[in-house]
Amino acid sequence: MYEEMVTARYYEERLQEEYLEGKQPAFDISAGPIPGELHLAAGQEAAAAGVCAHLRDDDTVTAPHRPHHVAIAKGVDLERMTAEIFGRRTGLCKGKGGHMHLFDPDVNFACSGIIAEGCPPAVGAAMAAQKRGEDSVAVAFLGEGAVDQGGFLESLNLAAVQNLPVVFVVEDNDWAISMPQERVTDVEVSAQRAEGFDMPGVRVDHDDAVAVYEAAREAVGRARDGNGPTLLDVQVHRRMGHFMGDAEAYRPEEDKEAAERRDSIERLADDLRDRGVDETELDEIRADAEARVEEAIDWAKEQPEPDPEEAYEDVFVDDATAAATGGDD
Ligand SMILES: Cc1ncc(C[n+]2csc(CCOP(=O)(O)OP(=O)(O)O)c2C)c(N)n1
Ligand SMILES: [Mg+2]
Repeated sequence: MYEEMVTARYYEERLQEEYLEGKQPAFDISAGPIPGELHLAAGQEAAAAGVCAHLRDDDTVTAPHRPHHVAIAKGVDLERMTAEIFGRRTGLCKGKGGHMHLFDPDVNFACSGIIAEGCPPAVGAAMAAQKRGEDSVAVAFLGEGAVDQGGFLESLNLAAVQNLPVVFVVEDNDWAISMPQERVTDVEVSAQRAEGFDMPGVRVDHDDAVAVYEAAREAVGRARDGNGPTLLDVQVHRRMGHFMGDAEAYRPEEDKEAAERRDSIERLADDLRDRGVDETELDEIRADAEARVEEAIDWAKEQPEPDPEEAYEDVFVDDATAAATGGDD
């Protein structure tokens, strides 16, 4: 878990550097080697590492617009993921998806920029596993800002009534862009939502990877054993702006400082030291993670960009279909 968490953190630090290249001084969002928006998950690594530690390749994971830590913990191919983020042809989606749309069928991973969008497909994957008599499970990650969406609430209901092997993981970082949770709902913590669907709702506080691991062991085990869904609600902290370039004018300084202080990676490192892991071992894990990230970024940057015509490939309606059906759009 520590290895995955430091990999994700370092990966995002490097993406941040690459992203800013060419975008200054006026912050041109379309310029530079990573065009478009970039949402970083620094401070949220514990949720992904603690849950995905219990998952196999054939388990399904869906993630939201802040997906890198989850993708890394699920074992998504780091090189092809990086190529995708850099818009290259050998990327997971041939460079057409970008950082919010990473799909890796080898490890059943998908993510989407649409809030709560991952919930119904996770329920679908769980339903498919149940009907096939397989013991794979599905996990939907979402932000606390997504818990008022119909897609999430309907997914909880269907998962509960059909006893599906699915775990919903809310990463509660307090903010939905500039909106704190208490301004949009009277429910204090998202775990309470589970009560309305008669499923277990478990809250894990303090950015604590080990506590997430323990709660997820039970939730994933429950799903795998055919005992139905669970809602896990994990407290994390957003160390960065909502996306790169967010000046966070809405955010009190003390809130930013609190996020800085509550670093789940430092917390886990202290935990490991207490359990007798020595400093050299932690240093080695960090060095290996950094080398792996550098390799993936070097590889991605050498990859070709797609030809503009490739934008017309892999679409639902191509020229031939349009001609056959008499449509021209
Ligand atoms: C259906 C939908 N509505 C609105 C948006 C715009 N939007 C993008 S991120 C975001 C906030 C998400 O907050 P949260 O779910 O807490 O995730 P976080 O960004 O904190 O990780 C919103 C409203 C969207 N992408 N999809
Ligand atoms: Mg949030």
